[in-house]
Amino acid sequence: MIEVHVGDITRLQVDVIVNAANRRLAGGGGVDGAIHRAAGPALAEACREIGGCPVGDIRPTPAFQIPVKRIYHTVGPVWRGGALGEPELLASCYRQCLALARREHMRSIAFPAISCGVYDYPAEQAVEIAVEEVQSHLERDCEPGHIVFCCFDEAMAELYRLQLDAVVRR
Ligand code: AR6
Repeated sequence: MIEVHVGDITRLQVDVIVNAANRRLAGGGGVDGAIHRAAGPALAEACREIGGCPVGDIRPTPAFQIPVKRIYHTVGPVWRGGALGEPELLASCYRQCLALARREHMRSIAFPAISCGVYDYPAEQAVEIAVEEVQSHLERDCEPGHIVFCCFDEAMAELYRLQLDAVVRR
């Protein structure tokens, strides 16, 4: 099941929330800032111990004060025109989160719109990749079977709905 939700990702009742982090896992603004605020300072400590994460890759941590099981920190690409591997790197973020969630037997996972804020990825193109990766995961695997695209605003949610409709009609 794929769900489009408008709101704060830290308030969702899911097994895993995904954080759009930076390579140093140093915390920041946007969804990263919201997750660190909600999880409490122990999250920054856990991230410091991990040390960092390459673009397109993920690092899991506990969720501390957020009532979910895990946080998967992923580092999306900074948009630099699209010819520097941005689509593949963004797809890799989604793919790796879904693969780890399957290995960890997580039943539900919520994604923010990775790279669509400070990292400036064109929203429509990012949404296309996100939906594509999630669809092909669900064709292969039943776990995690509940996937949430968590958007901060209605305009972004509408892009996901349009893309999901387009995929269903294909
Ligand atoms: N819940 C869900 N979505 C949110 C929330 C929230 N609480 N807050 C913002 N968004 P961004 P990026 C949306 O900038 O582009 C950080 O400083 C937001 O509207 O958070 O991958 C990191 O430390 C947008 O659609 O992530 C990195 O340095 C989407 O989340 C850098 O930003 C992603 O925007 C990562 O940039």
